[in-house]
Amino acid sequence: MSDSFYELLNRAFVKHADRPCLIVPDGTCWSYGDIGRLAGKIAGVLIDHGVSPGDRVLVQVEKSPEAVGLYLGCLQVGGVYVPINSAYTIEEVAYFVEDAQPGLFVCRGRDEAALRLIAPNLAILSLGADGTGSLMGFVAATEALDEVVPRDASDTAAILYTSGTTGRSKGAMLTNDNLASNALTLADYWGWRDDDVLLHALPIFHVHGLFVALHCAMLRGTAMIFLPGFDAREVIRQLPAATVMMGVPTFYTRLLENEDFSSEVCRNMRLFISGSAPLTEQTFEAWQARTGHLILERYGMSETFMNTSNPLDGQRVAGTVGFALPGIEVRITDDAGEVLPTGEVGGIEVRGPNVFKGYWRMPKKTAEEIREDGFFITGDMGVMDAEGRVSIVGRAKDMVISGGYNIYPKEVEKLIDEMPGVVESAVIGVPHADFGEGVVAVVVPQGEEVSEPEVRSSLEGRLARFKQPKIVVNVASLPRNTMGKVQKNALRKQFNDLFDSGR
Ligand code: MLC
Ligand code: AMP
Repeated sequence: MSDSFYELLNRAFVKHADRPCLIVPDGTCWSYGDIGRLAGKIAGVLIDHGVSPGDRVLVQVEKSPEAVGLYLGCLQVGGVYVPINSAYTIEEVAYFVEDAQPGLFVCRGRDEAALRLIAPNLAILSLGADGTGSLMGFVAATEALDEVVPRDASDTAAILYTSGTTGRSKGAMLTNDNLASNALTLADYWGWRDDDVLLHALPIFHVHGLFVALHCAMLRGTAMIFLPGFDAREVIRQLPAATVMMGVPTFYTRLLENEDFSSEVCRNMRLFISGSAPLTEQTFEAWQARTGHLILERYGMSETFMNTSNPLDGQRVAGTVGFALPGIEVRITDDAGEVLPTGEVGGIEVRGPNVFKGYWRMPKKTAEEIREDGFFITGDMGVMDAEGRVSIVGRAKDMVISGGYNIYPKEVEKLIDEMPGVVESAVIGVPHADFGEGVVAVVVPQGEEVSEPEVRSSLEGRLARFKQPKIVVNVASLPRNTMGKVQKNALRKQFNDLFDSGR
């Protein structure tokens, strides 16, 4: 018996073939049978294009039912699905092509020509009908593959790139067992029901939208209202037909800002889930006051899927991320890895079937971050109370989370430092009402001040827009400690109110 995660999904597709799976805004509905068939056909196309088990399929496409079919088809043939953010520039994509060494790249038609220039020998298909090698064009003429290519539980099913503190992205290898164990646990823990309707407005190149949301729904054969992205008005229009929503905190703050958003809109909702970034107590309380619902906050990451969650039935406490999920161990340690007494702040470490098997082609990095006893060092700082409830209090890693996207300062600083007229820079995240944290570049100029437009134009085309500084400030020098390290805490404190100060 194969341990391919797709076996599990496929069973649900067959069992629930007549039920709606993806409902898109124009009302088109893909049933589970349709989605299974689409996956089978795409699996056939992938095989025809030389994809063998273990081959990486690098994907940069817009969100669509076809993109879901591509993910599933890739699982079915035992390929390794490697999705990347649709906002990445060609220069950023070149790194992933180089590092992932894909057997096939599936892109948007508009990017095909540029990709052929940076990777002339790479097999490339465009997902839609707008490229020269259109995957959906091949689908029309391809027999669906019926079988699921056998895989072992420990075989890699997907690689998710997560930026590194050195500025070089690391590919987290996620196995069939990682996918299956977390999906089954979450569907159970959150009481997923056959008649749930999930409002899906997240992107599908990250853990949250791709795995957590899709898998819970698909395992139970429940319907999804499948939106191309988050638009508060559209979400408000669709919410009355939904029972569950997953989102990053920005979804919740943006909905609260909207006057049309009321408890009436949420009349059929049973569960709002938040994660990927800290949900403030203020948002939690405002949400309760407006809708009567307590948002359920959970905590996870690319390397581990979901680790902890507030309970479905017990008390959901604002500002906490709840308890270790069943089968998963969480501990709080000091720098040496010694477990700290209850109530003390330390590094959060995680062990369980959810923990990835390592970083792609980075054994040294893997050994640094997974301890010999199997605990993964998350880089998040937290505290656990006597009942086992975890709160995240900070990050040991130098990272900004903006609207649920991670931005690694080093990557931005490197490019700013290359600008003429810049001595050095420090990139930090400070409170931002919409994105939680907003990116700020603190620049030391050589002579004249370096302006925001100058920084923007030098980053244009090189760095995704969401990573670019929203504000640039000039300073005479950066604060350093006695070891010469830039004191980012001091900068964060100094510029804490930058986005609130009317700029
Ligand atoms: C967009 N922009 C952002 C941004 N998103 N800037 C900073 N942070 C962000 N998150 C910028 C764009 O570059 C653009 O800038 C401008 O904002 C408008 O772009 P947009 O595309 O219209 O933005 P919008 O649709 O409003 O997107 C905002 C958002 C989106 C919050 C809806 O960012 C989003 O869907 N975030 C979810 C991320 C997510 O899924 N995270 C899960 C990671 S998994 P300009 O300059 O071009 O005008 C994970 C593990 C776990 O963390 O536990 O789940
Ligand atoms: P990623 O690498 O994109 O998977 O992002 C994972 C990181 O998001 C974690 O290491 C945390 O820092 C952060 N994160 C996820 N969920 C939460 C949460 N509920 N509260 C605070 N931070 C979170």
